Amino acid sequence: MKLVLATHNAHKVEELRRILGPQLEGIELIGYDGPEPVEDGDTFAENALIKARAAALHTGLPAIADDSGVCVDALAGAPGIHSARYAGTRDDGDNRRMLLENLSGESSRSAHFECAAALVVPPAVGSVGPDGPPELAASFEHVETGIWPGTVLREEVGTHGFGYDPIFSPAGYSVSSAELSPDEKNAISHRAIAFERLIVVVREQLLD
Ligand code: ITT
Repeated sequence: MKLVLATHNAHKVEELRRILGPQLEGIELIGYDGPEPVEDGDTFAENALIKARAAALHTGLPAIADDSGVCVDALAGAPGIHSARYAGTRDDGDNRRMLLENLSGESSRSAHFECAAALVVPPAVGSVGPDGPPELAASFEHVETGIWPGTVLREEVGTHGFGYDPIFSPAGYSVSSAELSPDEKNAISHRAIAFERLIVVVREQLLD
């Protein structure tokens, strides 16, 4: 059974393959290089569904997607769903510098990573008639969410991971998430929590 992973972020692909590992047995996870939809949802869940729907519509195959980011309490949840382009570009270094700058002088540094993991199963081929709606009439949609609490550090530390990892310290740890090994991060992260839950639903829908 083929399953499309609807992301253009190579770091997410790498983490997801490691997180799901043996749970992908019987599933061929394939990449997606089709059109990127406009992510104009108000929540991580809405944007994950927008991405998964677009890939399912384009390929005719079941698709999963990840929408994620870091939410800082002292900034009313920013950068949140705007994490990938917080500084106006997709440059992770610029995004981290902007967050550190916006938090300079702020003693309250609590934050969390959030990940919404979506599955969209398209209708069986031929089930939408010629007069049917032009948009995808999905036969099944499901979203799971994972939260990873922690604090924003005052400077970058560590070389693993991506995005905000060098300035995020998970609750209960005295290191940044960029100092955790990939296996350590992938055992406890927001992405691990969301996709460990979603893969159960994926297997029920596609393999049972
Ligand atoms: P796709 O939409 O193609 O999946 P994207 O990178 O644009 O890729 P998002 O819109 O979900 O994805 O933005 C996620 C951003 O949030 C990402 O670029 C990082 O800046 C940040 N982020 C998400 N998960 C992270 C993690 O595990 N560690 C560090 N930063 C993370």
